[in-house]
Amino acid sequence: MSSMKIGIVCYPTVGGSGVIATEMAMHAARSGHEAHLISYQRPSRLKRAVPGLRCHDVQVSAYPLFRFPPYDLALATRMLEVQESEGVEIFHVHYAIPHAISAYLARAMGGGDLRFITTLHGTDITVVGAERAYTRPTKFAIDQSNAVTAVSRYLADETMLMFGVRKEIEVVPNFVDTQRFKPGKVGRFYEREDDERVIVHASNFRPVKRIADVVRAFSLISAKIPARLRLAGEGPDKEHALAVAGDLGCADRIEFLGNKEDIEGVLEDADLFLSASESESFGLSMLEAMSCGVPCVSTNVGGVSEVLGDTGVLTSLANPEEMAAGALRLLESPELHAENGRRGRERAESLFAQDNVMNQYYELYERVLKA
Ligand code: GMT
Repeated sequence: MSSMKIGIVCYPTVGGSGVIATEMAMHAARSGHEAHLISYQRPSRLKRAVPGLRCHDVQVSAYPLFRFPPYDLALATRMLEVQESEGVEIFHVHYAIPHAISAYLARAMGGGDLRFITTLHGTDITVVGAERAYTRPTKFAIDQSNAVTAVSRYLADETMLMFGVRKEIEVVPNFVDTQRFKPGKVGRFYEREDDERVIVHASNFRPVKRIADVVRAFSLISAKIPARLRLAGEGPDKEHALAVAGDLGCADRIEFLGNKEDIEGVLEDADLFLSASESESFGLSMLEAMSCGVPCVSTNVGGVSEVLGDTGVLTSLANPEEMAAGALRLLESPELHAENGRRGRERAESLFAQDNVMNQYYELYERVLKA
């Protein structure tokens, strides 16, 4: 494979799409390609300089007349500048709105030879794309992309259904660095001296995550066995989670960790991962937990079953009782727990290892460049 100059556009936040985009840029640079990350600030996942990877900030004018500064225009200009100054051959934009529209505009402004791939992540389709103001631009951007990928079969099907697009949407799943996210040294509850089970949830605490259901399920679990809940992340529903925990009398067994830089350290120490989302196109934190050999209990929504397969436990939505029962089944049986953790790790390694998935993207880049 020859070396490519790749532009990657993403949101720089701790959300899964920004994490995946940043990991892709780092992988591309380590693999001998030249990677250019374009965003409004340095992505949070990028901790240190990586040779071969450069960040390009997008500056948005704060002109007083602008009630809503036009980020999409500034991004389009930046993409074109980076193409012209760095010779970027292909752009990969993560999250349709507005990134794919900016790419289209950059292409039009630059005379038409800019090629871009759009990766759909989930809420760009199911939430933002469903809003009347954004439906037509989303459909348009998909049609104008040189190739489109979705992170799960569920999301690809949902996109075709919602937008009636005829364009092929390839499924390329999210990935995990299985060397970084690996089973910890401390061991699971049945290998430790203490018998307190550590349950982890990691998210952006948005309403879609139904964080109160995580707390309710935990309250039921901790009424049966000694347990502690660690909540990693930040977001609007944190106060609500605290209030629910207070009402249920389990607040003293819940730790709020905030946004953790070393989330792998938190996952390595966990005995179980809980997710109560009402919508999840993929569920990247669950994959990271699986890779650490941590069994997951999750609502069976969106693309979650494609990630978990037959590892862990899938439950119905808005049903903390069922979630607690599933968690207790795993936590009260060392054999079942070990078996699920082992199979989760194997699944992460065989289907979602970073090198394998990245090779699918590199092949796609080459196909688009040759077309
Ligand atoms: O909605 C979020 O939680 C953030 C969003 C994002 O932009 O990071 O997450 C979506 O993309 C992730 C990475 O592909 C997926 O793992 C999440 O499942 C997806 N979120 C939803 O579908 C709700």
